[in-house]
Amino acid sequence: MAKTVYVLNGPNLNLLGTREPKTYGRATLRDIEKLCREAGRRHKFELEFRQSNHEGQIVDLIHEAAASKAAGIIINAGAYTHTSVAIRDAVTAVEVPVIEVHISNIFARESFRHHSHIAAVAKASLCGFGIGGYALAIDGLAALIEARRKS
Ligand code: CA2
Repeated sequence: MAKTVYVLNGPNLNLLGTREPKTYGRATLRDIEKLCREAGRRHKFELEFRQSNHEGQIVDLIHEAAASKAAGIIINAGAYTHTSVAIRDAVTAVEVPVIEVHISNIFARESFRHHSHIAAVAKASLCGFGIGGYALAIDGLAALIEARRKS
């Protein structure tokens, strides 16, 4: 049975491609989904690609991924990255490996974006690769799963 990977997107990411192209590029969330599906196919992952503007909904999606025994979660929690203890706790509460991704380099931006509540409890984090970071995160997750299988 194919392994399922959840790709979770937080608030305002549904607006990608409409504004702030200097920071986030011109790609839309649909483009990111396409990129993730291509990366997922290379590793024979099934993909659940979701977006929500609501903190509790993102917590629910993390629980859903765990309940459905997902192989991993790729999460761009958007601005909740910098504020949400609830999302951090949800990541801690599940055994599913979580990889944090950001389109922009959050450390090269405003100081309030420098702290991530998720980074310390994620398996890995990456930022600043543009939307390509999502595909890199899927490749990285596949490598982690393979390394765990061999150990
Ligand atoms: O770089 C990232 O991926 C972020 O997670 C994006 C978030 C931001 O709050 C984080 O600090 C870094 C914002 C996503 C919403 O982006 C917009 C898209 C179109 C128009 C306005 C904002």
